[in-house]
Amino acid sequence: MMTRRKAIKAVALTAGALAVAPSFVLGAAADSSASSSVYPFKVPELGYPYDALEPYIDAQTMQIHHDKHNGAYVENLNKALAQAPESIQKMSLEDLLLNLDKIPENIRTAVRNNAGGQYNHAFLWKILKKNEGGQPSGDLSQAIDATFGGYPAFQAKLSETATKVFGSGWAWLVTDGKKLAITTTPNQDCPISKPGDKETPIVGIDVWEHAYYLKYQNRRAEYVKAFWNVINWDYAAERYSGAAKQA
Ligand code: MN3
Repeated sequence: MMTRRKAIKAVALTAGALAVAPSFVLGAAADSSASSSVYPFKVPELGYPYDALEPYIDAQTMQIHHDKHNGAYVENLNKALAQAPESIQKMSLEDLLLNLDKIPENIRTAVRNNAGGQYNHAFLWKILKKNEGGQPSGDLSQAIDATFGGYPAFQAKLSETATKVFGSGWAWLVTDGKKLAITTTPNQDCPISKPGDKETPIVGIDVWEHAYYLKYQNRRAEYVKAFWNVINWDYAAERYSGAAKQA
């Protein structure tokens, strides 16, 4: 039986099919606005003021992170794709990341790093919202309880994972549409690019120093602790139910 991921690749490789993003064929992903966008890419709207996450994440960090870091990923992604064949230029952000092995070798690393940077940050801006101590609810809450033995145990495990990422990278709560899992990626690698069933991010903690250094300096564990106050659980629940529908 074809896995869904292989089916996506098969569609993507059919001559002429590249112009139609498989994510459209299969039904729009929950965050289709960012992941289905195409070259030339733009920095996604933050959607709230830079100081909206104070005091947990400071305004200056948000401004530099969004405008400069996300801005550089977009600039470098567009620069790499400018020299790519039209068939590659027409691929959505998600399709680029699902088909890195099909990207010409001379731009593959640039696409992996910068398309990953764009996807991860477009997701990050949406998963951030001051939650006033709120917690997940509904199906997502039940799945967290069933998988990790309750919210505190889940928090402890994701926090520990995020704190221990060596160097720059991300800690994630992901789903393949059925199960939840905690995982990490180095650099700007995106969970959806991993081999096997597609892992959709539900929560992501950016542990690059640029995400916290101005306020927390070397104290990553303190930043990770504060991060629990700025998770948009409504958006996480949307991602979870969207992934379950596609699986
Ligand atoms: Mn970042």
